[in-house]
Amino acid sequence: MGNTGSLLKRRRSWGPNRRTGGLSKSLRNVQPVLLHTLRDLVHRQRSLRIPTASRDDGRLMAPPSCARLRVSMPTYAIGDIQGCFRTFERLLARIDFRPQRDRLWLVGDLVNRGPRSLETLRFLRQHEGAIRVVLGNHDLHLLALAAGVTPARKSDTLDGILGATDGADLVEWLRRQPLLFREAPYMMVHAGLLPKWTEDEAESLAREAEALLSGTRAAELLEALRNKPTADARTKSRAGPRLDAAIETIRVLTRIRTVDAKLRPNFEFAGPPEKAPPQHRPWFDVTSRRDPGTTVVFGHWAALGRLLRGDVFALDSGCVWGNVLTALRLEDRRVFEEPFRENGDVRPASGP
Ligand SMILES: [Mn+2]
Repeated sequence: MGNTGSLLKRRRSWGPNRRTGGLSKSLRNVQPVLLHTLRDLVHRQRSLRIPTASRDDGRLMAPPSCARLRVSMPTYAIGDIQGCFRTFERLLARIDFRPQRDRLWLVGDLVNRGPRSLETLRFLRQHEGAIRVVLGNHDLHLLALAAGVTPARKSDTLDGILGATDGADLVEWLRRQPLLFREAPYMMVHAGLLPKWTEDEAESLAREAEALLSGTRAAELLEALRNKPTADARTKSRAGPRLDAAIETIRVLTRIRTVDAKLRPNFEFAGPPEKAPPQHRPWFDVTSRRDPGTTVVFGHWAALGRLLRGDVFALDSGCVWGNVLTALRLEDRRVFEEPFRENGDVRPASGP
């Protein structure tokens, strides 16, 4: 601890500093993380990158805080929750989830159809530092409802959020979440990607759509998303090219399942791949421009179910339809699953 002591002395010698003493506190916070990381390293032989204090204009920058330690943390990718919060909670207990140690990647469709969308969003917001989410079609439907640009559907279970005192805050939080999350060698989206997209193209298209969604034209975009896609994607709408491009991007990222012989997405078919219309194939079974080393993590396709192979991890195992909620630990690809159980029921009120 000799170095630490001298570093503290040097910090004090610079004069008044509100952060004096912060180093020892952050070291205390860091200790359990480091212990965990060492165990992690032994098991996974992952690289460890800890930012070191560096000089900037001759002044020593603030010591790295716990949050800025880039260490390999157990990461669980989890399928479509759709408001099945009790099931989600039990899945988290099963994996012994600890927000200061683990990370959760959620493939979207966080809300709707299930009974506890409000509790789900509150939990995600409370633990946002440990969680990465991407938006799904049901999440966008909630945004559209909250913006007043779409009518409610019979199967919606979103009144709890819309009527809650913190509902507007939760909706705003949701509106700022991404459509695509990329952390090599993974890319996470709700539904899928167009085969013609490179990863960089997919990411920049997603960033552009996210900028519109979190900006002042969000309501206009959400309303335009309701319109049925035209057969010819090049058909111009009155919304203008920027909004049209974002609409196409969002439809693909949040709704795609199959593509036709000309690689155009089919947004209607939701059945299992073997029942797809003639000439239609899953979007991920077509030669694509993606890096072969990349694994796309996604949900949305309950009829496909869980599919784990090198290039794709499909995680919608139909929880809200009475099946199971899946968590996949990315480091060792171990699968954890929790049977649907809400309100004491083992089956939901209605089928798909
Ligand atoms: Mn979906």
